[in-house]
This record gives sequence, structure tokens and C-alpha cells, in this order.
Amino acid sequence: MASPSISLSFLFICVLFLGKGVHQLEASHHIFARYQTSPKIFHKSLINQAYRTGYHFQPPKNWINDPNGPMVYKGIYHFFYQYNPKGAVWGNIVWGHSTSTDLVNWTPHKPAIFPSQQADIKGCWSGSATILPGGKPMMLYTGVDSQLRQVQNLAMPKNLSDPYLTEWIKYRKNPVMAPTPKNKINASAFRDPTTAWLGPDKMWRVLVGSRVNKLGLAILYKSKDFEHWTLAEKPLHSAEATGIWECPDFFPVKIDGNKGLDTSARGKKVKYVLKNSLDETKHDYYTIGTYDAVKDEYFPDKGMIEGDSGLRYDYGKFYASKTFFDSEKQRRVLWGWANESSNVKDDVQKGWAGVQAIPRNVWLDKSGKQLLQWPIKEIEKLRGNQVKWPSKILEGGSKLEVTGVTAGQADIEVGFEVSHELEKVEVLKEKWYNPQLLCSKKSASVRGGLGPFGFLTFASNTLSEYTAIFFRIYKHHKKHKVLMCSDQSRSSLNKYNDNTTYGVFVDLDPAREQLSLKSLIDRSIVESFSGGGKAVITSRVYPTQAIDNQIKLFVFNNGTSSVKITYLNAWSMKKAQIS
Ligand code: DQQ
Repeated sequence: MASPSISLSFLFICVLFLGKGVHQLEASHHIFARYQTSPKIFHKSLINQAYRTGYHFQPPKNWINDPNGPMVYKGIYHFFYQYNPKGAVWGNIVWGHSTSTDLVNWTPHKPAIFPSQQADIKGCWSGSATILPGGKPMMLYTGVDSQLRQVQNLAMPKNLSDPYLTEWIKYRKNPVMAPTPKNKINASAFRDPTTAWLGPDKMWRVLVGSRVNKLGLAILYKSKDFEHWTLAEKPLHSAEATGIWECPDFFPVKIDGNKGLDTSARGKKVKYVLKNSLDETKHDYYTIGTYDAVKDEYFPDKGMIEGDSGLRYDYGKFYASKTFFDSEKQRRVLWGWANESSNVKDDVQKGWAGVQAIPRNVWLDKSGKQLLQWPIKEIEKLRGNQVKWPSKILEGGSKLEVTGVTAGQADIEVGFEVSHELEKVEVLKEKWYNPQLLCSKKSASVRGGLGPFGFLTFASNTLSEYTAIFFRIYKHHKKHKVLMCSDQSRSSLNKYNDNTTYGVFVDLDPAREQLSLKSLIDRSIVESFSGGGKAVITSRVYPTQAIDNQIKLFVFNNGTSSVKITYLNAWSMKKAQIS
């Protein structure tokens, strides 16, 4: 029988030959030609808009997408992002740049990387930072060259004594990785280099996302000096029927505890995470597995699912994410882009599009079967007015308003106990195995045995609008299944938004543990964490009546059984200094 490495390299060579190497932009990078000019809107009117967020990262105006090259340098956090300086739609892409001392408040700088060489003249796309031994940061990023080929380039700070690193220079000999007739890499699907890591042979390794037909690939390159890169014999990993892998991310996690690890860390108590962003569905999925640093192969653990129905960081709007190791606080921090759900015309009119989700700590759950995520601790410094409820019963068919906090800009955490009512749960039928479908059919207004119960966020006075974040409990093969939903069917009376409802089954046992739910609410975004970070759903919503001080927040239970609220803490969230 052929060894796995031989069969994989054979597969790689075969699939490269099958690739067509078309030199054109892929469909997702749609250019809205008539919107590539700055909107004639004054900054002040931009800032006071109802949907502009108060504490989520966004620049003063225009379009943003993927997080790029996050890192910490001399105690300063750097955040770069895909930015269109000319409009509120995708195009003219440069690297915007901001710095921070706390990942909450940000100082904007001029764009760090913009088209200036033959190798990036048609766009400076996504990439990652690597801190070399000795502390020098290096950026590897995708350039779209004069022939519209995607190539990988190198940029470095001009002045290392400036902690804000406002000037960036490019390697004279860019590109450092390119599609050639010999390597047969698909020139329109070759992008988004990861943070590089050092192998046991002291060689750097980096992944670049790609595809051959529908086979997603993490192409591997190696280098001794970070300047000269050689294509490895085979990709680190590939998976059928996933389409192009954008923005791959590959990093080690400890099997015990929530401390982060440097990307080059190895050891017995270490597992690996490979995350890929699927262009076809705009979902970030990941697997957990082992990495053979000698053979340079990654093996997902048994039971891990590749592709769209696999594990996801977020089951809502969250894409092109990237982690970095925060050496100041020994944690791994995840950034992800939450695109708008409004239509292009509305985006152009408001003069901006896209926000970044609140950075999250990520670490391995003690089951070893999934990651956990939690908003970085620093965000709590924006907490203002607090409301605290004693434990209470929430009868079936009732709701309680959470007053005393700014409902449109808040942080709310609740614990629910349901063990006393578990005999009332409904049986999960086979046709409902798809959680997103189940959430959209059984919206918050559909009464169940146990659930729906949770929050009504962005609720209007008359409940003509609300975004419901809730649980429903089912019985399935003698076990319980906990469904978490973000129901957007009633989010806005404006029907021109994408009101997709999201859902996921959360690995919780309601017989033994309480069900926790936390939402970070911020004017047009709600990020909800259940089970201490086991499942996360981010939604973008644009109510027409529930805006500014008209927004209300409720805890509700629309099931026929009661649930017990064991604790409720809510805070108004202050505005962060961002733009
Ligand atoms: N966005 C970038 C690409 C990346 C895509 C272009 C993912 O580098 O593949 O703006 O959103």
C-alpha cells in the first residue's frame, strides 16, 4: 500500500496538472465600477449614524474586509486590514493600519502597504505577520501583479525603533512566491500567506491558500532566510469539494489550559488547528489535529469534518479570520471580519461597509474536540452602568425587559437552568438535523416544549422588530441536544437586508450544567457566545424602529415550560476611541 505521503504528493501533482491557471480575478472579488469614488458625506454625519458601531473596530469611512498581519511589537498592538480608500464597496485594496495599547482603543495611521511595485500594482491583498528571532516583524502578503496573477510578496518596517511602524518598505525582489508554468499553480487562486513557523530543521514554513477545481489546498513553501522560498513537494493539507481555501491559518494549541503558544511551538502536549475560509459559502471552518513537522503533513483528528459542515469559529457573519500569538499576555487572539448584511446601495449611502468582530481569545476545550472563544478581557473596561438580577423563574410565554442599560450598546450575560423541566422536551426528528434550517423554521415565535428562551435584542417598542438569540432543547437518542439560534426573521422592517437566520447545536448537557448566554450588542451587530465560548453567532442587523434610544432588550421564554434564570448581569458599553 502506498504511504500517505507518497499518495498525497501524487495527488498534488495530479491536481496541479488539472488546474487551468486562468489569469483572472475570482468571482467573489466583484468590482462595482460606479461606486469607486469617495461618498460626499461629511465625517460628522457618518459618525452619528444609527448603525455605526460604538466599540467595534472600523475606520472613519469606506469599505473594509479581512484582518491582516495582527501582531504585537514593542508592547504596541498592530492591526492592518483590507481597505478601499476610495469607496464603500470592495476595490482599490490597500492595507489600512491602526495601533493600540489595549486592543480596544485605536489610533489610525496612513495605509501601510499599497500598490507600488509590478508585483502588487493591481492590489495588496491579505497576508500575515511573522516576528523573526530578534524581534523584527516581516509581512508576507498577496500582490495582484500587472498580469493579474496572484503572487506572494514581502514587506518590512523601515524603522524598527518606531514602535508604531508607520513606514513600510518592500523587498526589492518581490514576488518571493509566484505561479509558473513549471509549478502549475493556479494564478487566480493563490493567496493569503499565513504566519510562518520554524521547523525542527530551522527552515521557515508558510501556507498559501489555493484550489484545483473544487479541491481546497494549503500549499506549503519553505525558506532558510525568509527571502528565498521553495515550493514543497506536496501541500500541508487538502480537502475535496471545499473550493478555494482563502486566508488559511495554522497554529498550535495547548491540550491543557487556555494559554496561547507561539506559532513555532511544538511538543507532546500540543495539538494543531488548521482554519480555512471557504469563498463559496463565506464560512471559516477549522479542524483540530496533529502535525508531523518532519514530513510536513497535517492530520485532522478522527471525526473532524472538512468543509462547510465542519466546526466553525462562528455560525453567523464572520469571515477571513486570523489569529496571532500575543506574547505580552501569552494568549492566542482571533480577529474576524463581520461584513454588512445590507445591500450595496445602502452601504454606499452610509459611506462605509464592514466591521471587525471584537478580538477573541481562543484555546482548546478540555474535550480536545473543539475550540473555545471568549472576547478579550480588555473589552470589559468599556462596561459602564451595571444591572444585576437575583435568580428568578421565567414562566413559559413571558418576557422581562432589561432596563437600566443602553440596550443598543450593551454587554449581557445570563445563566439558565432547565434541569427541572427536561421531561417536557420535544424529540428531534431526522429532518431537523440541520441546525440553521431548524432555527429558521422554528423561529422565536414558535412555541416549543423547552424553549425558545434567551434574549430579544434590538427590539422595538411594539416588537415589530427584534433579533432573537435563544436556545431550544430537544431529545435525541436518549440524549439532549441544545440548539442555539440567532433568528433574524424579524430584525428589520427593511426587507432589502440579508435576514438569514443562523443556528448551531452546542455541546452542552442541560441535565448537568446551566446554559450560559452572552451577547455583545453594538448598534448594528450582536455577537453571542453560548456555553462559555463553545458556540458563537455574529449577526448584523439594521432595524428601522429599534434605533438609538428606542432600542429595547428583553429576556424571554416562549416555551411552554418555565426556565430558571440563575444570574443576569448587563452593562451599558461606552464608546471606544477608534477613528
Ligand atoms: N479578501 C482578500 C483576499 C482574500 C479575500 C482580497 C478573503 O486576499 O482571499 O481583499 O475575503
